[in-house]
Amino acid sequence: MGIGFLLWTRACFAADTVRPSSPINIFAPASTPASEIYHLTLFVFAITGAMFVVVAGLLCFAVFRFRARKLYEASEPPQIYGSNQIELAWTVIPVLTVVVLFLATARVIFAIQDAPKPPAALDVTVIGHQFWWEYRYPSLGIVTANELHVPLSHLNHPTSTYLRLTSADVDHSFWVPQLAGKTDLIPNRVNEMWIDPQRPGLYLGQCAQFCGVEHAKMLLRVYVDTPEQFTAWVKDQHRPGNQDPSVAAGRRVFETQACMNCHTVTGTAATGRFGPDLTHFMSRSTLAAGAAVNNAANIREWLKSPDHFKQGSLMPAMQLSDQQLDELVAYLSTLH
Ligand code: HEC
Ligand SMILES: [Cu+2]
Repeated sequence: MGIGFLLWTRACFAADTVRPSSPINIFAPASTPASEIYHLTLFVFAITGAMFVVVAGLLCFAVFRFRARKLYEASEPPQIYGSNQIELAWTVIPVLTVVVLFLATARVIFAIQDAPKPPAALDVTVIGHQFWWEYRYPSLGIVTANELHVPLSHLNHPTSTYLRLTSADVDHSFWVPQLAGKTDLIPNRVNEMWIDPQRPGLYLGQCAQFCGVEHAKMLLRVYVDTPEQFTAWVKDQHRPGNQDPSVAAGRRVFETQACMNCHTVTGTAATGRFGPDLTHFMSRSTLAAGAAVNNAANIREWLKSPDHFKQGSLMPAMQLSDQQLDELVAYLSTLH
């Protein structure tokens, strides 16, 4: 058993997979919707916890107080049939409790849904794919994947981010618990949510709706940038794809193999939309929606056999030669 457990932990923490730098945590809210939900959670815990203590306490008391004292007690205890007071109490108290919990929940739902949109809000369209995330910033003309960058928001000068969520295939769910509750991404429908993160940093999440074999590796990474970081990131995203002549061989492989049918690199003939936009691939610290660290060795392994990191991902293994792999890695590594 001990060895089995060791093997299991080894498998979970294989060296080339990404370990989260911050845990996925619902108890450390960093944005208004998340903190509203957090306070509701505490309230519900307090009420249900108090009920548990009272009911379990009465049960223990009854078990102890009315236990059989002699091994063979001659008579049964007195039998009571029907009690209006007790029946009223166990009907009215639970009904009141449910009403209170319902009202408290409804208040939080409407407070989040009806919050006025601040004029400085940023719009981002999120499109769920099996098994990665596409992000489009219509007002900034940016298309990217898997790692979402949003600006920091101040309570008295909010620069919230409004997400419009939809799906290219099946249902997914966007869940970054430190920023907001879950919102589903459903084909042919647009759902909305907003976040106003108040602390810069990286926030982790996870697709929260089972969407296929690699659902577990459809990870979310949201970078909350200071205004300077965000401006710099936007500026970088506006540069066209790299045309460095030293990697022309790799670019040729990219444009002559099927890569360009599924991936976009702006400034080249590649305009595919089935897979992630690769124009600024190297600006991401992970590849394949958080499945592996983005470095040359892992990119090579990914191109050779995507199954190595994500069994069942929708990117095919392309049967490339060692030389083509090296050239492609050299080319992709210039896409900053
Ligand atoms: C049939 C469509 C298809 C073809 C052809 C294809 N890919 Fe992909 N690619 C995908 C999909 C889908 C993903 C996302 C996989 C995931 O994360 O689950 C992906 C992911 C990637 C990633 C990781 C992107 C990121 O942001 O994490 C790279 C790099 C990549 N592909 C490069 C290539 C190269 C180079 C080729 C050509 C040799 C190629 N792909 C061919 C569909 C394709
Ligand atoms: Cu999903």
